[in-house]
Amino acid sequence: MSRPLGAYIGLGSNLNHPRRQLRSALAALATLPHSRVLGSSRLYRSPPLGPPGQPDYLNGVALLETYLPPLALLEQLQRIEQEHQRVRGVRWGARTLDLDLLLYGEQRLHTPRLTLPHPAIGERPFVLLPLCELAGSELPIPGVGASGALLAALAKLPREAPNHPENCIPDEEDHSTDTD
Ligand code: A4P
Ligand code: MG
Repeated sequence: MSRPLGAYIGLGSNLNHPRRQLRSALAALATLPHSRVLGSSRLYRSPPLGPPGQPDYLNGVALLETYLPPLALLEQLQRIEQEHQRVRGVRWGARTLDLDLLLYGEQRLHTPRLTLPHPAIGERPFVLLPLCELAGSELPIPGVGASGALLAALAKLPREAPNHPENCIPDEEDHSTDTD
């Protein structure tokens, strides 16, 4: 096997006890073959971007060291989503668990099944805040910019913009014994 690569995984949930869903997803990531979890961010709460009338989301990011090639890793992520009763309905609709492959080393890829880096990273504070917490502000997002600069650009949006970083706050209950 060649050397392992660092893959950043975005986790999101807004249905059926999101905190529990994300904890369970992190446990599932820790069991992936040829891989190990090197770290994970705190969880962040934000209103939904996309169709309104859904509950708030909880989001976080995990760093995986993996020998799995990118498509095999995506298949594993989709299997974990299915195991969490993910039902694919409306695009950007409510979900029990969403696992996005944000970055796979510095690889760029454009195929029908997988785009790398994930195309929406630069527009999403609920990805950039946990990503910067985990990886710092100098993490290169190939073709897009550095993590911290992208977050700073969102902070310059009008305060009422849905993707202003102030709409995304660390989850207060994250370290409590509450099991939601
Ligand atoms: N796909 C291509 N590239 C990737 C990648 N890098 N990672 C393909 C994961 N999947 C990738 O995804 C649709 C297809 O994208 C997959 O079959 C895969 O082959 P999906 O998860 O089935 O559908 P989706 O998640 O509804 O669509 P999409 O466009 O991926 O939505 P996002 O980007 O995941 O956004 N608001 C807040 N506050 N927090 C959220 O987490 N999430 C969404 C969903 C909307 N609003 C949100 C949040
Ligand atoms: Mg997705």
